[in-house]
Amino acid sequence: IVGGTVAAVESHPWIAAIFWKGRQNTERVFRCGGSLISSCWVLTAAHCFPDGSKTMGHSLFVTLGKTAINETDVTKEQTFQVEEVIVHKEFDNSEGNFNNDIALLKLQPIDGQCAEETGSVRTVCLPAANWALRKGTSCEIAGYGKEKEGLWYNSQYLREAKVALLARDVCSDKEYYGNMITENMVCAGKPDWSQDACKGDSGGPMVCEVDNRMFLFGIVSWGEGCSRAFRPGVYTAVTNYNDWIEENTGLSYGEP
Ligand code: 4AZ
Repeated sequence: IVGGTVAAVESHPWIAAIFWKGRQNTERVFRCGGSLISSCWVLTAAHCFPDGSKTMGHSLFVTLGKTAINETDVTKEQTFQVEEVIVHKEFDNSEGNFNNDIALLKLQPIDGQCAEETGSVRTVCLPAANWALRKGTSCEIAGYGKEKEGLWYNSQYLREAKVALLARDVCSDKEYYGNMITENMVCAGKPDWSQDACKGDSGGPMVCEVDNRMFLFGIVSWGEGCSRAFRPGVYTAVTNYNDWIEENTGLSYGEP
């Protein structure tokens, strides 16, 4: 996150930190952000898994309730192994624009139980398919990614920032991203380009408030650099995937 502030995990209790571990090494390496959408399911970006649903000997872990990436707070955190990775079959980066950048992780229950709701862990609401927000709507992003483009290290702490939704025709303008933007993407940024998602925030949430509740409208997907003028953050448009999420998780969700 560029231009944001350190955040309490209690303000983003659905945030998931995704780690992977190779066959040989014991170290868990931070991979991506995600969002808890039900007790056993995390929604994230497809491009976090370059080998698709095959994890090629890597084991994946999800930690919920995490404030600091390199410290463990046993009083707040819940960690699960990932039982299944479902990458969208039409995920496509052949045009360099991560179309259909969405994936689901199924958490492996411990003693029959996945995530338990606490002050630092809870699910985020999913918006209905027909919900469209006006351009300029203020939304918030959170993640453990870089604080500046070009840094070699991620943020040590969870950070948050505010971004405003851009109209699709603006984002598709040739001054912006032109024809890279598909119907499956939504762009957001600050009018002064001071706040943005950055490398390492991928897969994490962009939530927008509707009637005093936070809904997951976007998944951090891509952008040219971070906080560059006319290069807003590009997010997977979650409302295009309600059927896909229902089909793959068996969850159903309607009006709140
Ligand atoms: C990345 O490389 C990335 N400014 C994520 C988000 C943005 C740029 C790059 C948006 O994961």
